[in-house]
Amino acid sequence: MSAAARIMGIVNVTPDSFSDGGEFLNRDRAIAHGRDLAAEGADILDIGGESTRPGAEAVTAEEELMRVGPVVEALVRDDGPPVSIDTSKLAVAEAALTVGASMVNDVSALRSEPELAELCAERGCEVVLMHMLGDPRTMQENPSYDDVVDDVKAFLAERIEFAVGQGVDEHRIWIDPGIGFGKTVEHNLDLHRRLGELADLGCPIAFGSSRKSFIGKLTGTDVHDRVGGTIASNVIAYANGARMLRVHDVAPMRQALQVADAILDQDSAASYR
Ligand code: HH2
Repeated sequence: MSAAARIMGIVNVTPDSFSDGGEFLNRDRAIAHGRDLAAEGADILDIGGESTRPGAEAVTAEEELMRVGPVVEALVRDDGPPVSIDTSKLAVAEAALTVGASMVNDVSALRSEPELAELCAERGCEVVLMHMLGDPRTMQENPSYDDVVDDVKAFLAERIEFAVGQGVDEHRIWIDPGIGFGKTVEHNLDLHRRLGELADLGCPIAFGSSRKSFIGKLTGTDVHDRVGGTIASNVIAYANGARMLRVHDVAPMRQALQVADAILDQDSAASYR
């Protein structure tokens, strides 16, 4: 049985990511980590060289590329799971796609460098458009919405329209509510509960809640001790329609998804009887 959602394993080649900053800045360690996640069952590896945690400092394209370039290249060469580049920068995405990445995961939803849309159209890659209120420096300063789900949905509808207008194939677009990106705990919970409303937009839903601070606020746990909360969040998101789950801890997510899938999907569970 294969699960109906892809598991995206996170490889952060950064000194300052909120949960694993500095752990994999060394390129050999980052590559080894990507291989470990592939062995644990990741369906795709998401490689990022710039932290987007609240208050994070921006990095130049040169610096970002120096961090991620060799890691993307090595993991593509492995012939393992496909590789996604987590960037908002045209130059970084272009270099990664050129050496074989097949997805651009842009937390700015093509707003940072709008020419990135044309590049994605030209290369025919998949694109993740994520919602964020403001930018990483300011997004957690008193975020507010009329209705968080309606507002996120309207934003994503506009971003899909932009991308398609620039030539991106609508079948290659993923949408993501951007858990933790300019959201209170209650906003994040509402987005879990009402995730299914985003399905009206016609694109598959990606979801990224792994180890995020709302889990810490709900449970009082440190960032390295949030696997249980991460699994609960992602299983609910999956049940509510998410079809790509971006996580640090691939093996427990894979196991949780196999069980969730057997419960939720009668047809695939039948193969076990
Ligand atoms: N979250 C982070 C980074 N990229 N991409 C998508 N599509 N969805 C997300 O929710 C998302 C994302 C933040 O998590 P992480 O990469 O672990 O931390 P940092 O940005 O500090 O490197």
